[in-house]
Amino acid sequence: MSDLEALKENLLAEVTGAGDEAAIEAVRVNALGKKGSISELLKTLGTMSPEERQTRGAAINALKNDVFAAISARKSDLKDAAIAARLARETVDISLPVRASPAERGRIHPISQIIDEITAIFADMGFSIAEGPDIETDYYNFTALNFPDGHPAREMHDTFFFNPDANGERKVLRTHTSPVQIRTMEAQKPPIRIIIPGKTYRQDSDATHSPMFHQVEGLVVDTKSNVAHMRWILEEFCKAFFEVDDVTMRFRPSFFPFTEPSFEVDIQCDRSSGPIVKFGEGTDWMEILGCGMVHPNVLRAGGLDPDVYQGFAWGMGLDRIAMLKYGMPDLRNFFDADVRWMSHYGFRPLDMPTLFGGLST
Ligand code: 2NM
Repeated sequence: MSDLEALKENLLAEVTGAGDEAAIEAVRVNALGKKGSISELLKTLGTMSPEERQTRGAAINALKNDVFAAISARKSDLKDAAIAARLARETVDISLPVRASPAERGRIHPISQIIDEITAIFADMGFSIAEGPDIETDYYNFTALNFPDGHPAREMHDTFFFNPDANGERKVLRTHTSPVQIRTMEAQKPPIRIIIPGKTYRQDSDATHSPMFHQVEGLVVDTKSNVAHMRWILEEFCKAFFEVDDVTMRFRPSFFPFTEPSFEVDIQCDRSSGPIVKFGEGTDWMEILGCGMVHPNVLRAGGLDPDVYQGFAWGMGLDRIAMLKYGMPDLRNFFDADVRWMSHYGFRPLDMPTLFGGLST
């Protein structure tokens, strides 16, 4: 056997033995690469006599062509085999359901849902939303609302105070959203019809109290606004909010510094069947809000003349109402950011509450 035939046999054996694309590439480099065995043979052509070149040169070229063809064929087979193996390995189970989109999986927090529901109801009656800062001055949170210095009602609010600033002014976390009513009266002339949803803060924490909680307050100021208007609005609100055709409400005399007269309002309900209270029926009463005619001092603080304007205002805590309406046992879950609780009690983002489509269905 000539040296060329022996080399060819060796190389073809290597080609057959190459098990994957990397191995066949190594064979190619060893034979046909710059320093490969066949390339080295080709370099000897220059030193040959013309006769020798005609025979041996042709033989080397034939060897090169045969080996090149064998490598190419093997390469293509190995490539096909690799693709087939990958297809077999990476099967996709097309019967698996696709994971729901974020818009499907996301949930609206019950408090946001309640605010959206209340907004829909009052927007329908011509109210606007007003907002203000969570960090308030003592003036807006108390003084302008007819809580004089040293008045016991200030202590009753369990206020969070900030350290005094350079001017000795001590800011507070607002204990109610009522400062926004003052800011609104200062900024716009009556008629005023606003509701103010927002976070409020008091130092209190147990199963039914959180130091941060939510309120919605409302304010109507015009020249002839009176208790009968207030009663109608609150009744319409309760019917829409509790999604019943009729409610029985009870107005009890009460005291708030910013209203005179003041009332606490109960609605008739049935609490006999577990955590979800039924409204509009039954023999129990549940307190749901406070209200009253805006005190002349408060109108004055808002820059309005109490001899020209009169108004009424109300306020309700949202967290407890949300617990009652949706049957949630513990207030503290509201602020745990637990995704399991949210997926159970949360609301679907595209089911926005409307009066025509239903508030919470
Ligand atoms: C309540 C109860 C009664 C109220 C009063 C005012 C203002 F600023 F207009 F005087 N805002 N909110 C009010 C009245 C709030 O919450 C239980």
